[in-house]
Amino acid sequence: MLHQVSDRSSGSDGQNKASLREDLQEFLSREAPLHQLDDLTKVNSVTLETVLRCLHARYMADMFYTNAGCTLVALNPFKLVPQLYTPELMREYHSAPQPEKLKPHIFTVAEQTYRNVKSLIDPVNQSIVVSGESGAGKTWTSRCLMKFYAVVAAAPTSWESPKIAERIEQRILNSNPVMEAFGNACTLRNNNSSRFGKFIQLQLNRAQQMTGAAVQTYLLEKTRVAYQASSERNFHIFYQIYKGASEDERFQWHLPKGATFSWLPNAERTLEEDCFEVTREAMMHLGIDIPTQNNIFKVLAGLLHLGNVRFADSEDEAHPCQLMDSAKCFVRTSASLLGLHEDTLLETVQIRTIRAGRQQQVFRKPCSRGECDTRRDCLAKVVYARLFDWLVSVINSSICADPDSWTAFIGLLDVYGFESFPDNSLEQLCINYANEKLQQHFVAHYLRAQQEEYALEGLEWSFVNYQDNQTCLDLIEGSPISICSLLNEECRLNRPSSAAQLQVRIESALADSPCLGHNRLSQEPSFIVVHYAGPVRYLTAGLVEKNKDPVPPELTELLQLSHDPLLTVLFPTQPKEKTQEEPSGQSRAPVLTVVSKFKASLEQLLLVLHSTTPHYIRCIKPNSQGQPQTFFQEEVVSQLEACGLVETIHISAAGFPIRVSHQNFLERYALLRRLGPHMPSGLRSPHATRGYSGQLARTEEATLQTVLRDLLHALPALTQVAATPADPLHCGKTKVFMTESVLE
Ligand code: AOV
Ligand code: MG
Repeated sequence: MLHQVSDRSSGSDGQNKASLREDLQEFLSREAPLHQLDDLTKVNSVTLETVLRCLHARYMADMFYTNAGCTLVALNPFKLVPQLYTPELMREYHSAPQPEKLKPHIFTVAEQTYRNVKSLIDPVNQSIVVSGESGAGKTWTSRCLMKFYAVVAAAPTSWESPKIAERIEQRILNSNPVMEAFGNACTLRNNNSSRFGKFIQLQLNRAQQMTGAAVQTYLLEKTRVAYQASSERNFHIFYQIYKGASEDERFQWHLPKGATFSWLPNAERTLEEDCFEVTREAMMHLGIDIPTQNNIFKVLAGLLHLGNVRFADSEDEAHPCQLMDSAKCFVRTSASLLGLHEDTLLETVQIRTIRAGRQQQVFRKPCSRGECDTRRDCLAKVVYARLFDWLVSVINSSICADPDSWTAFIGLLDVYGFESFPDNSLEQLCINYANEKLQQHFVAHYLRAQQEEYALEGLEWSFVNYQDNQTCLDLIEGSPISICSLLNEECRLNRPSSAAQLQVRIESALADSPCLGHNRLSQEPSFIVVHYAGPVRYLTAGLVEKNKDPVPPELTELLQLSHDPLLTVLFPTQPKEKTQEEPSGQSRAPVLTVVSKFKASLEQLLLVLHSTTPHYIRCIKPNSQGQPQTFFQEEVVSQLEACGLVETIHISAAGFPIRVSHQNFLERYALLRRLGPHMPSGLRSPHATRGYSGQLARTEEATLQTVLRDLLHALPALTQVAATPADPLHCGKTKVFMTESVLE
């Protein structure tokens, strides 16, 4: 390379510069082939385009993991790559003296995290945040991370240790299929989409062995039990029961072959997630015995039958809604499976009781057809949500270690990714709000890591000017006024308000926020939030009601009457409360809305995350068809934007995105020799480029400093533009840092 350059050393300045540019470009392009670059921050220079080219090249070469500074980018292979996840490979990363020198892998992150636990620098607790859009591979990745720890952090086997299936690591792994069966569903984006957020703490003892785990879940999308968008499905467990029950069980649960249920759409599709046996087996290992399992499945079959209960409008003003004749059998079966009395079930769905006055007199009001439908759906949602929470608590009691037996934890976070559909509602607002919070956490962490690198290299630089997404968070959750506070206020006032009124209230109260957009094209009342990942339009219709999430007390009371053993546990009869004697409206606890509960749980999560050393894995979906070897640039770009990678690039561009090792710097800029009169004196010295090996000797360091200084002075003449005003080039302890414009 240097040889070639010195061959062509004559000519005028202009020609010199042109050929210099060509040579530089050639030099840059002759660096390692793109797919061999395993760190995106080593791509010169870090721009969206180069990052994309590098990821593309790697994907095609079956290299699914790439470092991006302090994060790891994971591309979804959409094909099985078993050799990437073998226990042998796990042990290889675990025993490597420097795992970061091996190929980028989630195991590198896992191992570094594991080693950090031992570090003497606080905090000892660690967390791995896995993010990315729906279907990008978060759940898959967190499952693999759990498997990694089950291998490397397992307590050694001894003659007294229990059978493999009962070992704690195995129980922890078994929590996955159970939680996924009950909390995941097939959506337009992902056949196995998580409909809840999950934070699992893997508990480690002093010897760094896994002694247990604790799971925390966030906001299950329970509306799915009673409503599935077209082409989507209900939670997997319903299909597993429906397809996997034995003859005998079909009979007991009233699920004859070929029966159709309106809450079981797209049952004809076969998914690998439909395997009932896997769920039952895992439940067994978690200590949920067969009778309890059968009880759960019986109740779920009861919900399926409830979903077929249909009402019709009637002429009779006293009873504006009547049960359809064809639905009678479903009420009967549902009631019998749920351990309820048939008439009581029907009556509770059809008739509202209102308590009023000082004496709390009871009035009964027949419901309209729409109200009956809502109450039926509400019944199913409340049963399913309580069942899910109960399962999580059972799992926790099965896997959680005794507090004295662990000293540190590794937390794995797998939440639903940023979502934007043509119509978005409260579910998306909560999901995107959570992602907004995590993005803020990430940016703060990333900035800190950048600052640390500069500090290590002895550079002074501060990203004081960098704008984070606080303005958007203020719009969503800030005080005194935000979208959350306005929704809560509407719930508190309990006034009837139309979707259009709500839009006006939000738009006028929050008009000052730069993150509130207006959608004048939309027919339906809505507002737009400009998230860090892009604008999302939220419909205002139904927002307040969803936020209130009212469960009529009659429905809970009905379920308390059930003689089904499981429902008795899920809906215990409370001791008669004092409230009966208290005049209504006073000393009642404030109603907790969905957003205020969600906000509190997110704050709790962030407190935990802040108390740990975070590690980030960004999952990317190379195409939306789930095809292997298919890389759609536009889709990847939008995700790089959505998961904040572009932000990260911008952050690094705000500093000195170009980092060149001393050796490379000297080699590369020796080209400038040809510039003769403008040539910085340091570069004329042959030993600045030849015979260079590794660490700079003191004299060489002095040479490098001189070269840099000379180069700085020569820049205006070399580039015909004024040198970049402040600090365009910095010499760190091992690298030279510069801005894009200087490289240009
Ligand atoms: P998600 O968790 O990120 O979406 P998943 O982890 O469920 O996405 O991944 C979606 C699908 O991609 C999986 O079911 C696998 O088929 C495939 N997949 C992902 N990672 C791998 C891998 N490393 N190797 C092979 N196949 C993989 V959501 O939960 O919808 O946001 O709410
Ligand atoms: Mg998932």
